Amino acid sequence: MTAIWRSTLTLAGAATLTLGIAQAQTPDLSDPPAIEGDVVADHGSHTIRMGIGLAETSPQYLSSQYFADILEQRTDGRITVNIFPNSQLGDDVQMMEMLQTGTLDMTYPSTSPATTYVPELAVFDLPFLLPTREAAIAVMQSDVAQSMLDAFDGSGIKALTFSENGYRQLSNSARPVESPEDVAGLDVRGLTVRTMENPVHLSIWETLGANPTPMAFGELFSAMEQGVVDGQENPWSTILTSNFHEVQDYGSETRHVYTPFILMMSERTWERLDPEYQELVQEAARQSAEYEIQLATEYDDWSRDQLEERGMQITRLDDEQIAAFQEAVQPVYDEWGPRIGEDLIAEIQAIVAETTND
Ligand code: TK8
Repeated sequence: MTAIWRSTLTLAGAATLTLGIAQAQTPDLSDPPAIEGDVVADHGSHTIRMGIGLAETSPQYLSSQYFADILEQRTDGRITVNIFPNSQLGDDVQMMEMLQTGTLDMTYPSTSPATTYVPELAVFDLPFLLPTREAAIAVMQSDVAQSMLDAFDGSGIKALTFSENGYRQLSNSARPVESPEDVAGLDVRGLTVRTMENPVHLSIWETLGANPTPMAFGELFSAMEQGVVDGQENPWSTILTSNFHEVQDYGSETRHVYTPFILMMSERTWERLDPEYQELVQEAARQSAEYEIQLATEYDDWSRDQLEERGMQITRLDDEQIAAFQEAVQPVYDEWGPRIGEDLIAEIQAIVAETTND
């Protein structure tokens, strides 16, 4: 089966699969761009195992399938990528460690748990730093962002490219939230909110008066189902494709953080590849990241509306309500600005300003 047919069947398969279960869990998505370029010279065969956290219907999976198709087609089948979704091989932290030991070839974590390798990535965890997708893309494509990818060199991880996890939204099973006071609870306890394993996210939710609980993504659904946590925060497409709406009644369009993904390869795997294969992998990573951002964009509002159709009470916040959250989390900048680096933050803010001034 040619690669392109397989990815089409994957797309159709994903849509059909979910149509059978409920309504379609994929919007009317753009097809992947046609795979161009000649077949590269034969530098041997490689089977790459790739573990990711999200479901087969997610932009993360669909773009990874496109990445696999490019490599398969441009090497005439000599490089194949087997993708293991749904955190089945482990969570972000575990799979990055597996890259270091060489027991896994690729993974696709959020930047937030990767700050243990490259602390500067924590700039992406600062709340409300990236006001628009355009600004976020400009930052991810900037030289300073590339230097963060380069900073992985020697850690056992080859960081290939950024793409979009997306704007994080709060969901919970306790009450509607439209203000920081609703998070903290005036005459009731603060929400217990699962966070990624990242100190800035812990600080955000502590500052808002919640009880933050760091936890691996793969454990989150059952923790919400059992009431161990009231809520979590992730992009709408993740909430939908991971079926969080089955255990979460309320969503609030906080857009409090824009999180990138990083497509990563084990340095051991990378070093086994001929330079011409390495060049192809880097090009395929760039092309698949571009497609992933396209899919994430098409998924975003559509997922929110799907969640609403499936019974989730979605609270949209107006500028004044967002401003109240921005003001409430200002102490996070006071605490983390000096630790992340004021110069780095200023450099990112300058890139943001250039896009919003256009
Ligand atoms: C998936 C994670 C997830 C992230 C989280 O591997 O942990 O909440 O947003 O998408 O990277």
